[in-house]
Amino acid sequence: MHIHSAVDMIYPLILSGILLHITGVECYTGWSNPTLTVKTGGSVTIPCHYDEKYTQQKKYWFSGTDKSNTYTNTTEKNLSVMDHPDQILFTVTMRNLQNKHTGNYYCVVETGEQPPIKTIYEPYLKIQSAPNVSVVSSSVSGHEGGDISVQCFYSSGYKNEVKQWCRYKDQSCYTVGRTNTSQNSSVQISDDGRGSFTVLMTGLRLTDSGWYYCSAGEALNPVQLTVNEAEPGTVSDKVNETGILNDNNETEDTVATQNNELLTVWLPALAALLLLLILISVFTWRWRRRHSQFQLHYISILCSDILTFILRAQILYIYI
Ligand SMILES: *[C@@H]1O[C@H](CO)[C@@H](O)[C@H](O)[C@H]1NC(C)=O
Ligand SMILES: *[C@@H]1O[C@H](CO)[C@@H](O)[C@H](O)[C@H]1NC(C)=O
Ligand SMILES: *[C@@H]1O[C@H](CO)[C@@H](O)[C@H](O)[C@H]1NC(C)=O
Ligand SMILES: *[C@@H]1O[C@H](CO)[C@@H](O)[C@H](O)[C@H]1NC(C)=O
Ligand SMILES: *[C@@H]1O[C@H](CO)[C@@H](O)[C@H](O)[C@H]1NC(C)=O
Ligand SMILES: *[C@@H]1O[C@H](CO)[C@@H](O)[C@H](O)[C@H]1NC(C)=O
Ligand SMILES: CC(=O)N[C@H]1CO[C@H](CO)[C@@H](O)[C@@H]1O
Repeated sequence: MHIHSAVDMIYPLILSGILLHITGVECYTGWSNPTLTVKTGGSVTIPCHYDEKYTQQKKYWFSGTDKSNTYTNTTEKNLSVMDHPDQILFTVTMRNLQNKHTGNYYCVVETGEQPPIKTIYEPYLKIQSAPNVSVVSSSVSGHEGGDISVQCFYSSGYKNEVKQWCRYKDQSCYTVGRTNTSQNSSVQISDDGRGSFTVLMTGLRLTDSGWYYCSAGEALNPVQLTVNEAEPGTVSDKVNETGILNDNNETEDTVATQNNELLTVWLPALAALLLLLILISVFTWRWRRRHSQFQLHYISILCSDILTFILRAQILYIYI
């Protein structure tokens, strides 16, 4: 199935060897590959972001453990590698992971230039009894203008490690306990100190869609975020209520609002006016007939009439 030359196999290894060597020299203290810890028998999906100029080029997933490569748009039982040129990335899904799958992996692009291949991502996969960093669901979705929250669990050994929520695309991160103007208030991240931290993203925008990861120390877990377009009449209206209406097109919603206004405000007001007129005419009629005798008595009746009217009008208003 995986027919390839020895050069193909060896290239990513040489490249990563050089890379490791260089980084080993440049930053001696604690640089390591991103580590994805996966539960035995579990599965994982990994995004490999490539440069836009490689959209048309061939890409593959190289396994350091069995020295095989799998080109994009391959679907096997336990492995699928799918290109998503619209998102400028390909995804690798591995299922039924076992201990023997522990090792280094490489996302590789055949550049069509010099050097002929380029390793764009090289995660280390560790299959173990329980993951060190995990999420309940590696795929979350929200609506434009809405919120999402993601809870990331970490094992006890990571209690004092740096915890982050990062975006793959530009490697921008939000860090627990760092409230700093360079961090955005639309993302809040808080650690309970007892094994999980929660990321809250508010005021979602369509451009927030994409791949993120939770990390504690070197261990990380990918999460895909999908932001759907706001449904008309719900979230977008909320957004526009706070802002300036930049569209004087009278939509069905505004018409409906006006109908509602007619029912709740103008109808009771009209009824109130009518009732008041009736009351006044009744009062004047009574006044003229028995002006002298029961003046005080009628004034009190009138008062109670007005009171019941007000109560009724209120009930009517609430009912509508
Ligand atoms: C792989 O699939 C994607 C989307 O289905 C498509 O755009 C792309 O051209 C395919 N790539 C290859 C090499 O077939
Ligand atoms: C998929 O993984 C399971 C469990 O490791 C294994 O038994 C099976 O042979 C694998 N299937 C393929 C097609 O590799
Ligand atoms: C990572 O998880 C493994 C397996 O559960 C555990 O043995 C190890 O101690 C964990 N590492 C840390 C730093 O917590
Ligand atoms: C904000 O955080 C960045 C790194 O995240 C750091 O370089 C910078 O010094 C911080 N600024 C302040 C004012 O704390
Ligand atoms: C914060 O996010 C908003 C919307 O996502 C963006 O417009 C703004 O530039 C960001 N600010 C910083 C400092 O990143
Ligand atoms: C007004 O809005 C409706 C539906 O929202 C749309 O079909 C119509 O094209 C709009 N008209 C203008 C002039 O924008
Ligand atoms: C009717 C209206 O003003 N719609 C606007 C609501 O806000 C979104 C973005 O905030 C605009 O794209 C709509 O045109």
